[in-house]
Amino acid sequence: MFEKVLVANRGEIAVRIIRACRELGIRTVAVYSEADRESLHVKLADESVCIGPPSPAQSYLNVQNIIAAAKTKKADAIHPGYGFLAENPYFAEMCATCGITFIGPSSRCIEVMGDKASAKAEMEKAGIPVVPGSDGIIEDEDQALSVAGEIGYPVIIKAAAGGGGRGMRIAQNPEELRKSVALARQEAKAAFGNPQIYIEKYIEEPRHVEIQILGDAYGNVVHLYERDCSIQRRHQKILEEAPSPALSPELREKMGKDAVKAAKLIGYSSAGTIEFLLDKNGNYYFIEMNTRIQVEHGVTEMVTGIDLVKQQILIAAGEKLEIKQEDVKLNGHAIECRINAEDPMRNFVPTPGKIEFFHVPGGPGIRVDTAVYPGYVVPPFYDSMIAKVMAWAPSREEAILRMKRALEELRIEGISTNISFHIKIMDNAFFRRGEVYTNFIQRRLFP
Ligand code: MV4
Repeated sequence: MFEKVLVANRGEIAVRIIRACRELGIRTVAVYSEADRESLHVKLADESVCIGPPSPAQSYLNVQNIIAAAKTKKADAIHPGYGFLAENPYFAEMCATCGITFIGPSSRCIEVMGDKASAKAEMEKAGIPVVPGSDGIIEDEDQALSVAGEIGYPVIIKAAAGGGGRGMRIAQNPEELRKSVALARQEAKAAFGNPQIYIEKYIEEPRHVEIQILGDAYGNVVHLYERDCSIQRRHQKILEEAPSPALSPELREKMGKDAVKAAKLIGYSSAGTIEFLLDKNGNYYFIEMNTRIQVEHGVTEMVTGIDLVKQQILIAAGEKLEIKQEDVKLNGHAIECRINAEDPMRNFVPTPGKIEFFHVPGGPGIRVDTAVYPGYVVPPFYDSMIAKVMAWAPSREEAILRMKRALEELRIEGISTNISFHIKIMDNAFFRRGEVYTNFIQRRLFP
């Protein structure tokens, strides 16, 4: 087992990883930017190293400084968390070259799944349903028009290097498509440094259902069922739940088996997530794979009792997965609300600043993952998520009531947050019936 792990991240996920290491008896090294000197992850880690100025490019994305910090502190492994360097194949490779274990999948898996068009092609080979569309990259307008003519309109243009919904464009007819191809390529080039695009049939009002998997270095793979992440705003998830209210037990088993098949096909070793779109008729389609621990991993932990971060560490250390599929049982229902420092009344602008008062809810079935404390100043340089409130209960109805209770207990003063927005979701009749899909926020909350 590792003696020392460097945590290449900040905020609540850095704290989450430090907690897992502590319980495993592993020492930790925090890295921090000049803006994060007073951060909780720095205070909780055994040691810490400043890796640069506030801007992410110079600190949490600074491969050289992070590797140097790991070498100086004699860390055996690096946990990248999510975001930043978590899905950077060059970073994973660099760790290997320097004799440091990257706590995540192989650089090759990250690379294959990072190109969303090649990921789709791989999955199709394995017999996993994918959204009808172009076989790989679209080169020009004519090819786009011919593919769209075959699959029918509307179609959606996506960036191969995108993912998470960034850089998508919908075309309702050939004229719109003609106008969009060149623009989409330019946008993709500007946003991701790669102009490659692909085309898919546009699925109307899909749900986003993702399967959590764990694979080890010996080809063993299990799935930990699904999360429903259909409530999103501008492709940012704001609420997730497990299990999905939209799946029958049969569909759940089928999607789980497909996710395991997908992970086995690519020789995936670590925690990972296979994302599917689910249409109104119960058809599901692979869209992408995330090769990291995700923000919303906690709801899966609550309904399965499995510590995903510890599993990632054990797997990276070369241990055999001791969990068998038949041991993974779904118990009850869990919901997560992402609490952001933003103002829902001012088009969700970020609201960095000093937290003057902070009260965290507790009681039965509540878990709060946060790196915030009273007097903490939320810096303007990073993501606005400041806490994750999770509620577990035996049923979805009870989990919603419990979440509402916890949100009402949660008090944050000094900055605006989206807490009241989440309370509105808990009270929404459509949400209570489990009817959530694309545009839920626009159609049901801000009609
Ligand atoms: C789609 C889609 C419709 N058709 N793909 C992909 C990443 C995710 N963040 C949003 N994505 C979508 N991909 C096809 N072929 C619609 C969405 C989508 C969405 C999906 C589920 C739940 C909420 C959504 C919000 C916006 C867009």
